[in-house]
Amino acid sequence: MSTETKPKSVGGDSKMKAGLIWFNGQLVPQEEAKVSVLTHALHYGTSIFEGIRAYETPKGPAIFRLHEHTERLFHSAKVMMFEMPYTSEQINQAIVEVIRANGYKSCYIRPLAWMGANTLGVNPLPNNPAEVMIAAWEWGTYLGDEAVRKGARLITSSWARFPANVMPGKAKVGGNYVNSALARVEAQQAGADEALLLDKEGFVAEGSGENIFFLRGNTLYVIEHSVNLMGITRDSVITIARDLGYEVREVRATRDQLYMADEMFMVGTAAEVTPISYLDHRAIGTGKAGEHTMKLRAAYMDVVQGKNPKYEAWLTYVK
Ligand code: PPE
Repeated sequence: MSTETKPKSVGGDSKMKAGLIWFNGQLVPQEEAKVSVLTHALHYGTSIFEGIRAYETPKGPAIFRLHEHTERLFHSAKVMMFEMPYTSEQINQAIVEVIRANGYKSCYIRPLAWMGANTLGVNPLPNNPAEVMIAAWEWGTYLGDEAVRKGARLITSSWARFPANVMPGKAKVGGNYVNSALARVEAQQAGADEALLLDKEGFVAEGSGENIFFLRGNTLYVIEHSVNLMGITRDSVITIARDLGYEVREVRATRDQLYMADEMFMVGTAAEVTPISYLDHRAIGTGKAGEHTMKLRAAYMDVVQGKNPKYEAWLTYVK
């Protein structure tokens, strides 16, 4: 596909342009990938999804940690008792096809499986096999370029992250994101870039779409797995940081511990590594993007862009 016809980047308020979408096994133009208004997932949030990035590398586009993302998609399906009509190999192949068909050098990839229109009423099972689509589009920085340069401003949300016996927070379920959307809208209405969500006991859980790290001295702390998503970027950054010689500790932390941190940052597929400058109107450290944070961000960006052969196993090339 020529660069002129290539779908343009999306995000923020601009209309989504995803070009060719893999829709229940076929590549179709975005306008033709349509569902019924009686779709179960539209009524009840019964969908599961992934967010994956592919980056331009010296050897062509490469998908970052594709197998881990697909594995999490199938784990989410298991939690929701979705019957997936495709194997993980077929999904991996379809993701590669979408990138190739749209001619992307780098993109954000969104596989989505949902309960369709065979049954309404809260229980979708057993007559509603999952439908599947994979869309991809060009997506720049998640919280804006300025947030990456100067650090993002966070506020603690009045919405708590749901407890483990309320929603399956380790599964990437569409309905879970009502909580994230409420928190994100609240933060942005208050003039902040992003929300920090606490768990019901008041301990730090995660951002609306990111995991949280902070630093004191040379020790890097990461929020332990409790009610947060087991982020793949979180795992990657822990590995990279340890390889760079940082001591990394998984902790339960309170918001005032974050106020006292020297540096703080958020990680996620979309957010990559984004520095935090302010939390609840308090400067974190100097109130600028932290030095260690930016060193870790640069190391992460090198890895995803295929500039560090040590992590080659994390890349799936789109040939
Ligand atoms: N917590 C939440 C709640 C979350 O949604 C994400 C990803 C993470 C942590 C980080 O996970 P990982 O991507 O595996 O490192 N959020 C996705 C959705 C963003 C969106 O706005 O949509 C993402 O980054 O793709």
